[in-house]
Amino acid sequence: MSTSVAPNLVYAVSEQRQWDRLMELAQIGAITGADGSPGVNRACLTPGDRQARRLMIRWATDLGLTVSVDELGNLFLRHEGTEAGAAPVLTGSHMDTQPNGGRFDGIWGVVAGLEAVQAIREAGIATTRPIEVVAWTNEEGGRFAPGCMGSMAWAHHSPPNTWDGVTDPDGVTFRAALDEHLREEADLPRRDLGAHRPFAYVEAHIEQGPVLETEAKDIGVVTGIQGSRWFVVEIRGETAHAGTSPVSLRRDAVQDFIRAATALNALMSDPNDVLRFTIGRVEVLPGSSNTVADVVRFTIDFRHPDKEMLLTNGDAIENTIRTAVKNCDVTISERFHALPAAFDPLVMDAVEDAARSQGLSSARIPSGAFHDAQFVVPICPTGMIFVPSRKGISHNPAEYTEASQLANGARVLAATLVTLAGR
Ligand code: HGY
Ligand code: MN
Ligand code: MN
Repeated sequence: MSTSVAPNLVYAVSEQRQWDRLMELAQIGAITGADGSPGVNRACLTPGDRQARRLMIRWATDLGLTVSVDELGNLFLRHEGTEAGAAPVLTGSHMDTQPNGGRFDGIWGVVAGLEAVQAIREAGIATTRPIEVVAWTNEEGGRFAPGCMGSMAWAHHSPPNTWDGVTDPDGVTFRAALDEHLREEADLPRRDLGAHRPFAYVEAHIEQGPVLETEAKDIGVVTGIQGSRWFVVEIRGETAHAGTSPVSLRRDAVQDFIRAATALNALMSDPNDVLRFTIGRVEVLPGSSNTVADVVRFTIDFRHPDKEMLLTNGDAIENTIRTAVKNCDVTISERFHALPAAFDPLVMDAVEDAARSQGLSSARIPSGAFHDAQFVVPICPTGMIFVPSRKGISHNPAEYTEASQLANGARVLAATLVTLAGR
């Protein structure tokens, strides 16, 4: 597929406008990192999340786009095509961040989608298909685990009430937070979950890894996303006095956690450093220095690009823990199960052609991070565009991509959308 890009389209993408919008959004939930870097903490379904969405909605409606939300709060900004009723081309990403997040993860994909559509309109390009920009609800899973709830429900991968009882660290249920969110956005037109099934989906995202920077490539043509499995484990023993209780009689949850973590590290050790195993949160109760802990709750995030490895090692987690734990009771539940996903040549080729026609270098690259795109794969031809991350840093306020690199990404996105919307 040869993509000749309308020169006026390339020039219609404004590097400054995109950067200014990102910096304005980064003020909502602004934090300062340990090294002084400016970051963002803007969890899903919070007043800050809604404030950022209102800003995005204002920019979109000023442009003439129509706005709607579905029952999971997924936000859609729609540009009409010349063929009414044609399946739209969908683009977008997520607006929620990690608690110690950066200014670009997720949000750039939504802002880039808006920038690309604005450039298409300002260049006077009439697309056959409509183009929709989506902001998915709760991609990160930081406040409510797991991530990708909005896209999983939209894709009918999971029923919309699957996570009603999930609570955040303050004990607020996802259902209560979502109902409040939908009430606060009751003025926005509603659409049914999964309505306007797209012709294709392309998501722009920062790489969050070091490959593009190391290989000095402008654009990542993403080939797919590795599989992810999340578990929550609770080890329950008995509190005791730290001074008087003999170690031989204790049911010490911390000591059994150490045994379990050591056994899991052995299970997940990979000399090729392809496997990803993370214990990101450990909660110890009652948390007193002179009381033997009776509860340890911890999370497991396990990822691998090979489906067999993901299933084999993931299925071995429970038995590994139960064998390692000596004195306490254990409960283990799996909260997220996303198989490796391969992207579609239609979208990958369109992205690669768009980069080439603008004289940008590109490389085909798998994604180590998961994305909502993973759940769109069964619905329509899907792909992603990456731009470089400085030193591969992400989920950290030091996350950074140059304005010019982000503009390259938006220009490739705009050209890709025009190609797909004309198919
Ligand atoms: O965890 C992930 O891979 C994504 O960045 N939320
Ligand atoms: Mn992301
Ligand atoms: Mn992220």
